[in-house]
Amino acid sequence: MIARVKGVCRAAWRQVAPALLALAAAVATASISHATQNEDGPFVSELKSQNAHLFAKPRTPAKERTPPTLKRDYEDKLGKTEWTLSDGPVRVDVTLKRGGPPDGVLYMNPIVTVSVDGKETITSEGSESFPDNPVFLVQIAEMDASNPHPEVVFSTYTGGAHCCSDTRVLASSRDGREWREITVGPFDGGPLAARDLDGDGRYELATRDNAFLYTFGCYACSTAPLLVLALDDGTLTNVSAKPAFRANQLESLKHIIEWADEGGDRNGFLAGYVGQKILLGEGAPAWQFMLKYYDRKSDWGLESCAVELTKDGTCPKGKSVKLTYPEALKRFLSENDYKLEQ
Ligand SMILES: [Ca+2]
Repeated sequence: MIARVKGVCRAAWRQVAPALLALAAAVATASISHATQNEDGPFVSELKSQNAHLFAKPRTPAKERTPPTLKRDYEDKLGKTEWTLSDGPVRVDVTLKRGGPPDGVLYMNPIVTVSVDGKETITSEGSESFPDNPVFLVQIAEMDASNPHPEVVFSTYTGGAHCCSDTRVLASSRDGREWREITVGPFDGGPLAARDLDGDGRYELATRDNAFLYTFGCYACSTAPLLVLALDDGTLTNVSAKPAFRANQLESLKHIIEWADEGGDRNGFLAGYVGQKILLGEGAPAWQFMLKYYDRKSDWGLESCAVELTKDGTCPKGKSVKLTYPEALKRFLSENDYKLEQ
């Protein structure tokens, strides 16, 4: 699933980044006003009643801790170009690399060096961020119990429309002698911080499942389930459906329901809703709800290819087919490992 996350995070951000941040703020504001315009028509009221049982009992969310964290925000003045973060024998030094055409005098990329007991183990160069204003986050967080050292989470904000954090985890081998870089990938939004969602002492990475964005509706028309990634024995694993994260998934469902709008885009909303309900073990009733309420007139995301795509990712001429929304949604969920029980 991680490989499918599409990050279009390059090129012209140097000029447009400040405007995009302003746009993001405007979208967030619009989202709030959008949410307050809900009317309890049949769609919204049935959605709420279908899920009322999930919220009948008060829930006590796990108490989240914060690991040692170093974060440089967009608004911060670039008063220095070197930072240090330590936890026990693990020390992280952050410097900034000069780069950017044509003269290479701008600070663009943060660089992280990890040391254990004073000995350098690994260096990682982050993605390009804003010129002379790179936005990044570094954490020392225990994500994987299979090795003797906590992991180092390193996330850079690259800018771009609805884009992107670029995140990697630096982790030691089982014997603690060698370190390597594990790619987490690009995700919508700012730097991605590790969180201990279930309060068990091990940190996870959590974000909206970006596969749902733009797939059946516009960005702001799309809802998305909570994607939880854990590091198990050096391998990044999708643990979204594990019972330990049910409270977090319920919280995500609550936000999706709050977003529901009687007159809003249906198909972008319903895709994320069905995905979210699958993670809560209630895919079947959500599917029936989708069948009742999906927009028969929208053709967003319904184009498909009857045969395998060519090497350059296009569909051979004459092989393009148009699916119904339920057909396209079923295929999409299956391709993204959401198991729909019938
Ligand atoms: Ca945890």
